[in-house]
Amino acid sequence: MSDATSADRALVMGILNATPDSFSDGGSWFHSEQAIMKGHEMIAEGADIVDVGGESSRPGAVEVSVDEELRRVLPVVEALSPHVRISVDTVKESVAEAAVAAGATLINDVSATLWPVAARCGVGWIAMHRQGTPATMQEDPYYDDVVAEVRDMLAARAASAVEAGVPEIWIDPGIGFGKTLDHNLQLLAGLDVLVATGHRVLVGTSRKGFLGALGAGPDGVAAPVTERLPGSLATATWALQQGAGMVRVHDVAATVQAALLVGRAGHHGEYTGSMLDTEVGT
Ligand code: HH2
Repeated sequence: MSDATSADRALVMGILNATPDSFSDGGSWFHSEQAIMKGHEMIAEGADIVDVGGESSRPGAVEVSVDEELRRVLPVVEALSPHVRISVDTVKESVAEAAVAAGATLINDVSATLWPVAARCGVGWIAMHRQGTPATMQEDPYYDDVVAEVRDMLAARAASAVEAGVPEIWIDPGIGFGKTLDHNLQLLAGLDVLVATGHRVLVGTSRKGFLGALGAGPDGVAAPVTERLPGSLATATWALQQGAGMVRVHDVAATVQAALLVGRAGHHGEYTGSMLDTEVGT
């Protein structure tokens, strides 16, 4: 299992959607055996945490029942948790509790409401910001000051979690959750404001729609999900440079490499001499 306090780089969380309808990989890892195989692949690629989800939160996604979510998630958590740290991506209290009993040690909560469960179970908690629910969130998102509003909401939830005794807290701006392209870019530009709260920051941009729009070719057609790796890596690298402690990604191997490069470059501190003085090869 990876050392979560590795000084070389920030953490990489691999996305494992055991769902038929996730926006980028829906259906690929729907059956438990396929999901478990994919999880082992991510472990081999260097994932520090594997984030197991059984309900899509993409815009317009439909809710699944507790029983169905448990059926999707639990076998995967049980099989992978002896090998890697597992987070469970859920907004349901009962699913979070069952996943923790099956071996998960982190609750990835896009509703930012489950801190009492994390406190009761003695596990970590990720509070993600969203405006609205998946059914409606992209209809007409509005903020006066998106960075300040997201920071204030997350700081308030994190304060409640501290008070409740949650042992490990992460905050996440919720890229794409009730946000326009411009809101997403403002949040990435203002990540230092979240970092300044003193809480650990997680960022998830991987393959998201705004990267498709930004990566449109000369014909103006948005880059499809399969062609969003450059944007995913660029934004993950940006987030890590701004001080995020973890990125949530589909492409683990490539992101681990990017995170290592950011970590190593960061360790060099300030530039002090001419490149001619170094022994850098070509
Ligand atoms: N994004 C998604 C789901 N869960 N959790 C956190 N903490 N941060 C995120 O940005 C985040 C998240 C959406 O992406 P994905 O899991 O790939 O798709 P889907 O929700 O369709 O399963």
